[in-house]
Amino acid sequence: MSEVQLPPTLTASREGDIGILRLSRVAKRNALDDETVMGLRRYFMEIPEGVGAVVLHGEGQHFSAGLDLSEVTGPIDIHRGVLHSQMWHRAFQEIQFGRVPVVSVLHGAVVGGGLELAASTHIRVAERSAYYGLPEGQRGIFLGGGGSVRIPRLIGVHRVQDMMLTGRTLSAEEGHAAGISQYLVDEGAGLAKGIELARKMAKNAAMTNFAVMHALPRIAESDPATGYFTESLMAAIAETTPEAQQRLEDFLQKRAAKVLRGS
Ligand code: 1HE
Repeated sequence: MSEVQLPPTLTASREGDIGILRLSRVAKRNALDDETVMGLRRYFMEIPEGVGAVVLHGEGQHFSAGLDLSEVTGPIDIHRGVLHSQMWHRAFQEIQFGRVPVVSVLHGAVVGGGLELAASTHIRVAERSAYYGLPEGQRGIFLGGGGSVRIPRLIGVHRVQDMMLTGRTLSAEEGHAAGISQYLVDEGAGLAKGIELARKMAKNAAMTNFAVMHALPRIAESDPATGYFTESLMAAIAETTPEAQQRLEDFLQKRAAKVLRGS
């Protein structure tokens, strides 16, 4: 059940401490119009207390056909275009740098802005029908939802250039090998896998999830000296929380699970 006001193109539900958000604009293949992008921002800004992770998936045959192309036609106005792109940036920042980790479940077309959206989530589970494309080149436009920053970090500039210059699509298997998805599952198994992973993440200490979402990517992109320093601060903050102290004590008292092969 959603406590947030959402457009009809988004459906929110809850499974215990997991929030589930579904792109629900099947007639337009979950193309992302302004209302939907702003709804995404609102959902991730207002995640209710008690939700520890979110699963994002798409209704119908496709995850998302990307930007609703009908929204970038009309009177030419560069300033409006910049603001439009920045509106997407703010929405996807709420996902990447929000309160809880997010798993996206990908199937069918994951193209253009749909891939940009997926790239802003922390874990990507792909079903075998998933395929990835950046048809901006064919459409005469450019990435605008943060994809030029995030997608090269996943798969490298050279692959993004190939996809955008030649219109090449990557299959689920190719995308997995390239680094888009962390998990590749059979058709129809994605949502269950996404929920399973979200449950694991929701059980982590909140400060560790915070550190992994907010500190780790910044450390990874800083110069090593700044990175080591920031890591030492983050480590000290995390390990001195009461929750960490309790968890460490639980392990030492043999009350916590061991790290076993295959977990
Ligand atoms: C759309 C959109 C859309 C579908 N904007 N209306 N994205 C693209 O260039 C991908 C464009 N879409 C497609 O290639 C195909 O629609 C799909 C492969 C995703 C699905 O094909 P299919 O045969 O299942 O559906 P369809 O018949 O093509 O589309 C159904 C309807 O959705 C149809 O409208 P209708 O009124 O004729 O029923 C389509 O026009 C509509 N539709 N995709 C608007 N994208 C922040 S910058 C990001 C830049 C980008 O994202 S560029 C990539 C844009």
